[in-house]
Amino acid sequence: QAAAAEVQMFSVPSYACQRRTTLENHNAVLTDALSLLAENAELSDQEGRGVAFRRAAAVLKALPGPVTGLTQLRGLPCLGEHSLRVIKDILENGASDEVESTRQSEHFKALKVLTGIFGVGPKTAERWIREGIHSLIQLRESGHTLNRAQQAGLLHYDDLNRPVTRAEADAITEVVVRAVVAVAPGAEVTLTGGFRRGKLTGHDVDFLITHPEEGREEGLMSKVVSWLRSQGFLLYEKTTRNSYLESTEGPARPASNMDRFERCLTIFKLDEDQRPGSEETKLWRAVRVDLVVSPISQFAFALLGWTGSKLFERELRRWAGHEKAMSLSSHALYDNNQSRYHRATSEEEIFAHLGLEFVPPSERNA
Ligand code: DGT
Ligand code: MG
Repeated sequence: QAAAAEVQMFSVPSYACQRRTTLENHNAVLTDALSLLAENAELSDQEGRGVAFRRAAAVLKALPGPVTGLTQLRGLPCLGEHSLRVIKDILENGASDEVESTRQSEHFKALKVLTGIFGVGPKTAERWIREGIHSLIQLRESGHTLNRAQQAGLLHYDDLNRPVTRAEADAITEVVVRAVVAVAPGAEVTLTGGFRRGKLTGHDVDFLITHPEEGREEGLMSKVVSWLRSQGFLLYEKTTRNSYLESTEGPARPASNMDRFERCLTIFKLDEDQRPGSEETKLWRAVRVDLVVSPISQFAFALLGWTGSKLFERELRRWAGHEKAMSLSSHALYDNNQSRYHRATSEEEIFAHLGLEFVPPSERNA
């Protein structure tokens, strides 16, 4: 009876947006394994499987201590048969054959290498693999015509696959703030994405730009980008009008302003201090930077939507739809029962509309 009492049982709510998930992960071995299977599924056009593994990993990330036995997991949400089998294998044997064989598989490795090129998605990578292209060398030799994004991606491959540090994110923030102040005094820059959640490294740096006077954000993106280009900070840029009609997030569609929501995918040229004793002659590195401009009326939704994590976002939308009959997007929150939009000027208000306890960014690391 004493032994039984020592087994810590865990309990967590079903939706990731009901949980507080910090960066402290007591089950990294298990979550890394499940994340690898999720990644493999996502790269193989099996989105449903990918989400299932991501949800299972997120439940383990939210636990207050390490899992030592399967019995501790009884009653936890989102742990399907497949995920439980992987967890069991790792707890009992130290590793999962499925995970290890996926990790070693030529197909997975090739998908990783090729989708590691900025501008190359899983479909393109799959097509190239079918032609026998598994490496960057084979791709270069294949004579395939690459689009502008892919050319930049290949050119800066090593830099773009090297994690961005917090210090580098801060240096880029200074540049973006300088650009915005130069072209639109009064406009505001907010660091979003993983760095807002407190991550120490990232694959890119994400920014949200707005102006406190509605309408003054119009035309801002092209001015900011022109300034950055003229100062030599951009190695690549492509601005897209993020019209709601084109996006895939759901039916929420504010009556106006949609055409003002702009996004620019860029590659920054960031000056680097030379490492002492380094033989390198290159004094800069390439960094992926995402710029998004939002009108102030949608800022809270954009901030919530661009802070992540991706699973946290997905779970917020699932909660809104399934539990509240609402449609949440990065632009608005629509209440299907009341047939109206809910206004919000802060993330706190959006959580309140959704009937959720506020979760600060540092606890959205699901
Ligand atoms: P990482 O990999 O260190 O950059 O991690 P995150 O969390 O910064 O991930 P990232 O940069 O891919 O995306 C940041 C957040 O932005 C993510 O949680 C969801 C959101 N997001 C990314 N792409 C889109 C998009 O195309 N539309 C909208 N509405 N949101 C997006
Ligand atoms: Mg990011």
